[in-house]
Amino acid sequence: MDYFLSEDQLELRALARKVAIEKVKPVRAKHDRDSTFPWDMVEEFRKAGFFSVFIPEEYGGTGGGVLDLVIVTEELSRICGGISLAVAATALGTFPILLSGNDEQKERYLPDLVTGNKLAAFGLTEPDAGSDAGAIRTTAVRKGDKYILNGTKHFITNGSIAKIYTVIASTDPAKGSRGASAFIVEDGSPGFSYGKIEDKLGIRASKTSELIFEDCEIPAENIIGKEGQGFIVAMRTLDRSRPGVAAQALGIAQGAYDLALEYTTKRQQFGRSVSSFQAVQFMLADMAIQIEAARGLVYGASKMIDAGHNKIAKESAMCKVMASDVAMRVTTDAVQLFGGYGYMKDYPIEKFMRDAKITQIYEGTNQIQRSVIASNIIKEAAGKA
Ligand code: COS
Repeated sequence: MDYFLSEDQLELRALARKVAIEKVKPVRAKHDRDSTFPWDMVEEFRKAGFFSVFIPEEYGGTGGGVLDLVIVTEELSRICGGISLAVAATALGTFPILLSGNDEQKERYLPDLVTGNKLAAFGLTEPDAGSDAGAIRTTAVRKGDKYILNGTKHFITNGSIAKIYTVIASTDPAKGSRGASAFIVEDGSPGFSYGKIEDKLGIRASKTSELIFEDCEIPAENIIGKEGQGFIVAMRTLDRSRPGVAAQALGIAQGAYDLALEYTTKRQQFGRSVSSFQAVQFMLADMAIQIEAARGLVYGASKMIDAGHNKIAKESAMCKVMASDVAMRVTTDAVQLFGGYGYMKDYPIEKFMRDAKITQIYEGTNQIQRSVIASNIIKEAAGKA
C-alpha cells in the first residue's frame, strides 16, 4: 500500500533497507547465537545517521519524527529484530530528555545521542514493579546539590552498554505514582553498577541487564522536570515509544512473511510448488492482510504524534497491540509453512518467532495496552476525554 511518505522518508526507507540487507543480514545469526551486542552494526547505524532521525534540527537531528524512527526500526527489524534495538532502545531512553528535559539538559546530552556516540536506556521496571509502574521502590533523596539513588531496576534494554540512562525513582514513596521523579544517570556515576545480564529467548543481540543503585550520587540538576512529575514523564515517553515497538513487530512480521513467501514458491511437494495449494495460499493471504492492517495503524498513530496531538495514549497502545499480536501469529505461521525446516536453527525463520514474542510483553504487556485503550474509550464515551 502507498502511505504517501515524503521524498525524505522514502530515501530513509531505502537507506535502512540497504544497510539491513548489506550489513545486518550477514551478522544476525552470529549475534543471535552468541548473544553478543552488535557494536559493529552500531557503527554502521552511526554512519547512516539512524540515531538522529527523530531529533529536532536544533540539536543536530534531521527534524524527522516518530514516523521516521518507525521506518528505520521496521526496515532493520525486517532483517533482525534484535539488532534494530540498538537504535529503538536508545530512542526510548532519549524521549524523556527530548519531551521533558530543560534546555541545559538537551544541550548537554542530545549531541552525543544524536550521533550515536553514546547509547541511551530507559530505567522504569523493577522486580516488583512491572505492569504496576507506580509501585517502584527505587528512591531518590535530595542531599544538598545531589540526589542519592538506592534500588534496583531490571530487564533494562541497552542496560550495561548505554552511557546515558533516564531513570524513574521515588522522591516521595508515600505518594505512590505522584511521588515519582525522573532523572538522568550517567554510566560511571558513583554507586551505579550493572547486575545480571539476562539470557533471553529472542532479541539475543540486544543486551538486557539490571541497574543497581547503591547510594548512587547524581547532580541535583539531573532531575527531569520537577519532583513528582516522573510518572507522567514515563507515561508520555511510553506513548511516543510504543509505535517503535510496533514497528519492530511489524518488521519482524514482514521479514518472516518475505521468507515464507519465497520458500513456499520454491519448495516442491507432490510435484508442484507448495504455494500452489489453496491451504498455503490462504495462509499467505491472511499474513499479508494482517501485516498491512498493522502497518496502517502504526503509521497512522505515528503521524498523529508527529502532527502534535497530545492525547495519543489510546492510538499508541492500539498500534502496539495490533502489530505485536500480528507478529506472533505471522511468525508462527511462517515457521509452519517451512514445515520441519522451520523448526531447525539452520534456517533463519525460527529466530523471527523467538524475536516476535517480546513485542507482546515489553513497554507494557498487551493486557496493559488493552486496559489503557479501554479506559480511554470509556472516558471518551462519558465525554471526559
Ligand atoms: N499521559 C499523561 N498522563 C498520564 C498518562 C498518559 N498516557 N497515563 C496516566 N497518566 C496520569 C494520570 O492522568 C494520572 O494523573 P493524576 O495523578 O494527576 O490523576 C496519573 O498519571 C496516574 O494514572 P493512573 O491512575 O491511570 O495510573 P495507574 O497506576 O492506574 O497505572 C498504567 C496506569 C497501568 C497505564 C501504567 O502503570 C502503565 O502504563 N503500566 C505499564 C508500564 C510499562 O509499560 N512497563 C513496561 C516497562 S517500561 S519499558
